[in-house]
Amino acid sequence: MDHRFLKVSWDGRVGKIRLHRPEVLNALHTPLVEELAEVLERMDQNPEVRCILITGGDRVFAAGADIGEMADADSVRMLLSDQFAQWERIRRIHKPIVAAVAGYALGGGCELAMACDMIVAAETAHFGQPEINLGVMPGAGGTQRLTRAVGKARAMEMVLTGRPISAGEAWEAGLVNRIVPLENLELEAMKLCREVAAKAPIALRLAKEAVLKAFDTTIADGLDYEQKLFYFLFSTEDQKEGMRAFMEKRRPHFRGE
Ligand code: CO8
Repeated sequence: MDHRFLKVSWDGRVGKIRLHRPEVLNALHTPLVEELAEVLERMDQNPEVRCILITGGDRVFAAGADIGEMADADSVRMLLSDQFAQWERIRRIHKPIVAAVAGYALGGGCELAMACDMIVAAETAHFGQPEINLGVMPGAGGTQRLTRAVGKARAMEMVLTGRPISAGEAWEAGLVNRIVPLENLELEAMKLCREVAAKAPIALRLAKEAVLKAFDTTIADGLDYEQKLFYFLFSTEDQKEGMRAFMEKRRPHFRGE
């Protein structure tokens, strides 16, 4: 299938998506986000894909939502266009998603990276929520996911000043998993993806769900939820295979059943 704003490829069990709208620094206009949601859903349904990598260009991951698309909009048009429905589709992807970020991840670009499950950052990466400079505020998770990731003090400063943080600051703040030299970005991100992709798919799915649950529940409810998912995994073939392989001192072969 042809893609207009993405480059899509496969590397073993890893589905790779590259944002590709370089003339506007990968600005996330509606058609791009729609295409991204579609590709992600297709990969989510494809049993061959076990982990997904989203990346951008060397100079920019994504410079945010498309300002040109929004500049003349009014509230009613924004409401009726319901662009966040596409972001909701992205939020509902079950498979692990790794973002590999080089250069700018601003506004919606930062929000997209944060909607992923892990972030590998190049030394050149900058994360920011500059919407305040445009007279608006983050709209796709920038006040919620950022605050949960880096805490109130840093999130407040980033959202109220619009000033981006460097890869080093993002790592110190717990926003990114690791920082690597730009030339190793894809290699290192793929290494992480492959490591994840080798695990049992249903366990990955439920483990992701349980970790995300921690953000919107009490500890007691979260622990109950975790236990139920844990019990559930004992009805999978992969649990039998994983534990048998350990006992037999061999590598497990997970089939997603
Ligand atoms: N939207 C549209 N076009 C953009 C965007 C953008 N976000 N960012 C850059 N471009 C375009 C520029 O207009 C320029 O086009 P042209 O060549 O035709 O003039 C081209 O990309 C290159 O950009 P610059 O010349 O500005 O490149 P620089 O290297 O000088 O600067 C920056 C790079 C610092 C990244 C700069 O482009 C910039 O500040 N961009 C805007 C960043 C920003 O404010 N992002 C937030 C946008 S709002 C948002 O993300 C809200 C998300 C809410 C959810 C959305 C769902 C509706």
